[in-house]
Amino acid sequence: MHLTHLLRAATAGLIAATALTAAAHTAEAADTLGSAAAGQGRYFGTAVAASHLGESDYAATLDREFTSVTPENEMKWDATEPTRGGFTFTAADQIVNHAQSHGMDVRGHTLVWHSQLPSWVSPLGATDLRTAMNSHITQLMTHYKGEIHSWDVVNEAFQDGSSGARRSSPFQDKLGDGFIEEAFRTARAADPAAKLCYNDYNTDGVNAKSNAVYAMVKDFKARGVPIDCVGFQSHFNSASPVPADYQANLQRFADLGVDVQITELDIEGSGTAQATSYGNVVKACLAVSRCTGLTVWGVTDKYSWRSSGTPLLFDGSYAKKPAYNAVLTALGGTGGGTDPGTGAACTATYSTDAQWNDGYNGKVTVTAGTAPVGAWTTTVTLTAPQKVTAVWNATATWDSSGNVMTVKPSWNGSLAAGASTSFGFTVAKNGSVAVPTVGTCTAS
Ligand code: G2I
Repeated sequence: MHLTHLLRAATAGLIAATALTAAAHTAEAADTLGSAAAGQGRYFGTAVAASHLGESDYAATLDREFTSVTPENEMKWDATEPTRGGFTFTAADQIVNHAQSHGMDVRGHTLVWHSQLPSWVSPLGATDLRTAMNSHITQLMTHYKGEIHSWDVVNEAFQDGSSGARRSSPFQDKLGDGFIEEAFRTARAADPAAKLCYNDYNTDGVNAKSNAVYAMVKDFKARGVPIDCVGFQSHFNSASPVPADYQANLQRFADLGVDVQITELDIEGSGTAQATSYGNVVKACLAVSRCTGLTVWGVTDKYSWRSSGTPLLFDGSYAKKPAYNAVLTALGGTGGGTDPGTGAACTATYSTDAQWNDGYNGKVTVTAGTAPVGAWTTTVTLTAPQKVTAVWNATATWDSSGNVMTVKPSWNGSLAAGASTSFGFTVAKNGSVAVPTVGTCTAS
């Protein structure tokens, strides 16, 4: 953990001054995202736009809650080198200075990307392009040497879909597959202290695209190409929900010997469903010891790149959403209220049991709180076109959409204080890899 975080955490009363070394795993009263994450040995970051820093509510929320910032656009190639060799760091410096003066670390985003390239780059021939790429990396990383904890060296270099192929870009088309390796080698030389990351989207679960990135990272590690981490952007919505194998996918990359980071998290939606998905993402990261931190892609819904999808933790008035509470609670913080998947008298938690090509068995464990429970009720929400084909150890009724089942006990309503029971159900995936969400558990 960065020293400034330790100091922040210490001044927040999180840890005793004599126990700094234990800070990473001390989870005492922590009532902000950053302090709660620090208690788990992680950073909690957000994307930031320099143009909003002058808005007092924006800055106050940023400064109170987060321990890492990623410039949303200000470090991209079009922003930093709009003309060849003409570097401008004004907006990016503004963010870095703000972060440093408030004890926050900075993620660098991004050095080599096919998008937001200034128009002078694409027409270059191979030799010139190679020189320009290496110069761009070196100039940026030198300007911020020692000030960036992790850099997205290469962003989004693989195609979507089943091919696992590289995406067409000036770099790919003119320099070939080796451009990624060259970018990482140049980056290591420029700032040896920065973690060097490959960053992409739709690689959050196990699929053809993540398999291709996995193969590249494995090859890099085998050949000693410098790579330290893989960023999982994690832009989710109903068409692209948090995958069932999210944690497993993070873990398989970590097992290659790289850190993993959640780099651009946002989840469209609202209320309990959004909160539960956010909580699940945080829990997945915490379950992977090499998942070193999470970044959400913006502070407030009103400035999100997907603002109509209200995908962030604070609404347009900077009020904390249920998703905020879910994240804080999942991080072990206090003040986030009860987990959205739980109630005061009983809690209900979901896990996936057996899985096969077109289906899986879900399991929900219901646990009584500190008092005995005579009967309980909870809900399980599926994402269409998934369908439940069987339920056991419970009785289920369905809402009009057919996606939400209300579940009550069959024989297993009565629970002693702290005791658990479980029910199960079989789901036909019908092509969707979505994970069910469990609603509040109420007891009588
Ligand atoms: O698209 C979401 C993210 C996917 N992964 C890479 C990220 O870098 C990317 O971020 C978004 C920013 O959140 C947007 O703010 O990247 C977009 C561009 O690809 C950004 O949008 C651009 C607009 O397209 C421009 O018109 C605008 O001038 O933001 C610029 C600055 O506000």
